[in-house]
Amino acid sequence: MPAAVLVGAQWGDEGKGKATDLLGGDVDYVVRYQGGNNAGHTVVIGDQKYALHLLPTGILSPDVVPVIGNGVVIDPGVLLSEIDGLAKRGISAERLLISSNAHLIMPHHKALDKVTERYLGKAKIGTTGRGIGPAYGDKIARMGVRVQDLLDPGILAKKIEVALTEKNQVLTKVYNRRGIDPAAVLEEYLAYAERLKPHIADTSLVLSKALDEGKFVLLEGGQGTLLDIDHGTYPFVTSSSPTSGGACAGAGIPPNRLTKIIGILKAYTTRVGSGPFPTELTDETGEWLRRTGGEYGVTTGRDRRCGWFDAVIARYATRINGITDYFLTKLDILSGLESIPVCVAYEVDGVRHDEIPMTQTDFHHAVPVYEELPGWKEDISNAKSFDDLPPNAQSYVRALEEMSGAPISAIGVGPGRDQTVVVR
Ligand code: 2SA
Ligand code: GDP
Ligand code: MG
Repeated sequence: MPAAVLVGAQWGDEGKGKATDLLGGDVDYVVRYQGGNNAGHTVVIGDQKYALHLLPTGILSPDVVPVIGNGVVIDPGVLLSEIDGLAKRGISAERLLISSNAHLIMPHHKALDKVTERYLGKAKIGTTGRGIGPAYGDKIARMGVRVQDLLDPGILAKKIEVALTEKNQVLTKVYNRRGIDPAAVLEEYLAYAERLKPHIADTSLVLSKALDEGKFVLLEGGQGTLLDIDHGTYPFVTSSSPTSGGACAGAGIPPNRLTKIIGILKAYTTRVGSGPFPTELTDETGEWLRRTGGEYGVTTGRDRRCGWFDAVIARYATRINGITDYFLTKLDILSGLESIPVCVAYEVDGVRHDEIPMTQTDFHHAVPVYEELPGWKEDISNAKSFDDLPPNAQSYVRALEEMSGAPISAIGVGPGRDQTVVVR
């Protein structure tokens, strides 16, 4: 049986949580492979709404094994409070597996994330302030603390000591902040270790065996393609690889195990934080999209920037990820519009670009070339099949499919588990 990847095709918040949950019935393992508690996935089941940050969405399906892969950065305090929060609502995290190779977010990562953003001033990235970038920075610099270090108090103490000897210099001398006490950090993390121990595993091996036994493994991306450290709008990106290539490295699964790469595509576009966004609407229409679509950050509560659908980006996501299927979300939000502009290309200094410009400077100057598609007035939130959609909504979906270059196989018409139209 296969492994499938679910990846955000835009700047995140496309509705990946709901899509993972939908596939839940057929899935045996749901794996987070990158990012950390910067992600925010909302899943609505009946009258219950769940906001997950670090835990894989699979935690909500009792027959699924949720896995936090080696590519994730884990804030253990946040993880435990998320586990406790779900326990109060009757959801057990007993099945959760955490890779021994995943890295830990330490107190100095959070302190540095906040202070460097403040120092960047107007040039700030608009991070979630969760310590993600500094934790990945230390991982690459080979200064990171890993989950397996929690199993050995001696090693943990040494690693914290080494890291803080350097980081306290930076915090106090460069940023004029208070230093962090290594003994206090050690005590805090040893307490986390006690609770996390039963979940720590060689998850790459577990997943490999599961695949050999014919189990279905779903790799769940956080953020989105344009936030990828290599393929996104650098430097306005997150510090990991949400794209399908990153899924293999971050889960410890080889590429030849992947059979399906499902892109989640919102029927319009949103972005949180700084950086270029060609179709952004800074007027009342943008405000209407934000209000109607409920476009506020799940993790930080920030207003999401909103704009029209951008087919250049969708084509890019298809190419970079090798998308085999799209799940188009939030089509219901566009109901009521007379006509809907869709960006089909950009113009940069009078030159037409059908692909994302090669340089970031050109992308910053990209002006959308719009095509107007006819809108529909009907409420579509009760649609059960493609034929239930008004003709103009059907044409909108078909046009997006054509422009994106991959088949749209499901359509979201509302936040609920049952508000999905399967196309094929
Ligand atoms: P970071 O904190 O280092 O990952 O921030 C770097 C950039 O990545 C963006 N980013 C996100 N964009 C959209 N959604 C994200 N998750 C939350 C959600 C966002 C929230 O799902 O709603 O609640 O604010 C997410 N996480 C990171 C971030 O805005 C920076 O541009
Ligand atoms: P994620 O980060 O990609 O998982 O997405 P978020 O959870 O941050 O944001 C997506 C939001 O859209 C959530 O509040 C979902 O409940 C909601 N949602 C998902 N699909 C649909 C849909 O088809 N229609 C509507 N109206 N809401 C949706
Ligand atoms: Mg989100």
